[in-house]
Amino acid sequence: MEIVLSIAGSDPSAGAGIQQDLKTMTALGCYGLTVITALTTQNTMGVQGVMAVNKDVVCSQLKSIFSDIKVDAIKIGQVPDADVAKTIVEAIREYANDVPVVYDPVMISTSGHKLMAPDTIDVVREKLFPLCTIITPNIPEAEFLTGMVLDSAETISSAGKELCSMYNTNVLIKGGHACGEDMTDVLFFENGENVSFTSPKVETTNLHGTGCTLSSAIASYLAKGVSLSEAVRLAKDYVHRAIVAGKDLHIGHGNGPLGII
Ligand code: PXL
Repeated sequence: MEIVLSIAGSDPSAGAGIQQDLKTMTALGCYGLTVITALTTQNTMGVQGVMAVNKDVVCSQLKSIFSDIKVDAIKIGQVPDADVAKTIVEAIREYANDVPVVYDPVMISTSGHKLMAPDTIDVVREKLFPLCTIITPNIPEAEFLTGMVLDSAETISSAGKELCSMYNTNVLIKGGHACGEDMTDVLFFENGENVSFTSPKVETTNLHGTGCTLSSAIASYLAKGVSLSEAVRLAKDYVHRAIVAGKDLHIGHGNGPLGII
């Protein structure tokens, strides 16, 4: 059985974060491991608080796992502060240099709460992105990372290519925040090529944790040994099916989770 490690924050409402990562890995037939980087206080209405886990505790969790278990892929989610970012970088360099890493660079929750302290991004740009197989920013995150306004296929293409060359990694820019009938995500490869994936938008407010689900699914498929573009295609198909399965769920009073399939 393939083993996938999620290094991410906790969401007590379990639609996003490490809880959803574990559900996704399990649904896709992988054995999920979890190193928790932060404790959020949140429900379907929004995030009320964030406490970063002390870097020494993150470090000892990572060492404990890596010294015992062979990991086939890593998914990284919430990186709450610069110390935790440095700790993750050091652990990957020391123990997991040849393991595929999928990083969903979450910065702000949908409800507007900061999930990353401001000083973190410099460490992430300089040290963490270059260690990743793929990063999966949404449009607001890609705009922040490039300083560009992404309002067309051309500007998204320039941003994707720029992020690939700046950070020596592959980049999936997720189009879910754009208006329109369809959702198109574009995968930019380090070699300058790109491929688009389009799926129909589903009418629902149950979309909390979509990014966590996608990145965990990509990591699970990479763990199984499929190519990057095939992993993204299969992961997007899984997310679409989970959204359809959950579209009429009533869990909480706000933005509900995806369905379980
Ligand atoms: O979906 C982004 C995300 C990731 N990780 C945690 C979160 C959120 C959004 O709220 O809480 C822990």
